[in-house]
Amino acid sequence: MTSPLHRLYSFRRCPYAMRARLGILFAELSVELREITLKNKPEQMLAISPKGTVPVLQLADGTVIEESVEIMTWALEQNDPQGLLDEKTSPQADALIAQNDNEFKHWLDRYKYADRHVEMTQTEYRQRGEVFLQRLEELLTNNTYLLGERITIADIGIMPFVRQFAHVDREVFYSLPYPKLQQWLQKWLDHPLFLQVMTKFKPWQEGDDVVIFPDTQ
Ligand SMILES: N[C@@H](CCC(=O)N[C@@H](CS)C(=O)NCC(=O)O)C(=O)O
Repeated sequence: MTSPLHRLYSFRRCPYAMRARLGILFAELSVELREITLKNKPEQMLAISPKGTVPVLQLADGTVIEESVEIMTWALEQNDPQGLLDEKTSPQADALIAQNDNEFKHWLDRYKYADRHVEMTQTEYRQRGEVFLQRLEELLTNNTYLLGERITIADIGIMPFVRQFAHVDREVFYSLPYPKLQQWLQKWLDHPLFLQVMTKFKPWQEGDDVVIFPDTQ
């Protein structure tokens, strides 16, 4: 008999959900995936996680993990063949992810939706966000990845947000003086596991066949 799968509620374009899916792929796990739409969240998801954000991981034993950083960490604690959870770099990784989530994301949202935040211009929002990009550029000056020569949880935790920033206006992003960051992002966009993370799934509905992520067919 096969053991029941862990179940991930996810949304393809959400950067938090992307980092959770990256964590699952780097951990070489597979989960049941329920793609959702933010406008029509399934009641089954809200019943286990009333705060209503994705990603949400429901473990086979019923435990619910409803923060993306915790989902990445949990996945890599199960299996971490590439050593993303490196003890030596983990305080730095935590600090960088916190800066991403608490500070960079704030400016990213305003840069992306500047028309909804008229207090500052879009260029000013972009420049506030660039403070974090400058920090990443400095880190990448001597290293291939953010915290050294190996991928760490910081790379997979931050990459989806830098991607979103770049995609607000690619021409502008690639004209900024961050060559190392641009190369790092490009490498991620071409990474086979990132391509797998972006697989499209139809929104889940009650009664659908179980969808397995990653889709290995
Ligand atoms: N702190 C949460 C944030 C997750 C989050 O905000 N996800 C967004 C989508 S990218 C969401 O679900 N928003 C709810 C909504 O828009 O209704 C985490 O890290 O998992």
